[in-house]
Amino acid sequence: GEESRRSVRLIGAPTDYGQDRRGVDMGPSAIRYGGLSDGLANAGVDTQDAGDLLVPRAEERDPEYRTPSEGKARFLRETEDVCGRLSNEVQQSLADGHTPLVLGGDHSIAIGSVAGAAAEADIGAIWFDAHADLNTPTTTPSGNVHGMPLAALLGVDEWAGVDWANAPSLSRENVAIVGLRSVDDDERELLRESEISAYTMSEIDRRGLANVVEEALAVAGNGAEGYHVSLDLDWLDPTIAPGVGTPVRGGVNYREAHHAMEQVAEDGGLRSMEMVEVNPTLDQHNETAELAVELAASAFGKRIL
Ligand code: NNH
Ligand code: MN
Ligand code: MN
Ligand code: MN
Repeated sequence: GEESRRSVRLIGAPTDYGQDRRGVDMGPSAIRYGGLSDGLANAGVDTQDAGDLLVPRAEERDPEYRTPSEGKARFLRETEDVCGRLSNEVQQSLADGHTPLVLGGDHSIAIGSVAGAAAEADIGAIWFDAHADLNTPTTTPSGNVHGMPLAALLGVDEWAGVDWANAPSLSRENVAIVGLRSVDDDERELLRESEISAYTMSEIDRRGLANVVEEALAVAGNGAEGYHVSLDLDWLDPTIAPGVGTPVRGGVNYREAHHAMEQVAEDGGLRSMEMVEVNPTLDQHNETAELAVELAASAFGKRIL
């Protein structure tokens, strides 16, 4: 029979609640202007654009709010609101037969996208990031929720008693973090004692990214009904992705990143994806957004021959 084409639904989540550098709320526009729909067409997928969620300006809001455990998490109520709506959109996309591709916004939105992807299935996740995003409102050094989404999705320490973020969408044995080079003390302790598969840049140096990604794909997909790919653009080396709020030197290079996404395409288990932390106000000529476009095309199966 004829192979059915994959259909992708774009969902913009233009938040900048989750971190200190303003401007990441312009990420969805920058990625669209970077040529996303053409890039995906070149990859041979049909694309429809659901537009952006409406996100109130931070200026209209009060960031201060204490969790039940007295933890700090700036703009937590606003994050709950956006993530709840995003989760519904992602769930609806899947129900309609489309693969959701969420455009951030800062990484706090992953709490919504993964919750939506996990609502009707047991899924894994691959977290391509310089950071572990395993803080909680209690352990966070910054109060920024973009450093916490993976902990929320795993229900780590019951995420400081915040019930909406505390219905685990992922289990540790199906989560792989790839590209680590900036990890906080409490995150390190958690990674040492847990089943989460964590791959540092040093391990990537030693084993090669292709081998590490192959293992990460096996971890995320093992016994699961597909997996979510969360692509934080600070995963990449800042020389090729300068437009991010928290760059860390020593990230993956251009070809490595493409090859990793090509492995995702070839594996076939991709259920949903997001690209986050693109900040055009910190970028050079929109190159980080354009790189995100190219990586999405590779992840969705763009072929050279
Ligand atoms: N770990 C730090 C924090 O929790 C920085 C997190 N920054 C990120 N995460 N960009 O991907 O505040
Ligand atoms: Mn589930
Ligand atoms: Mn990061
Ligand atoms: Mn992140």
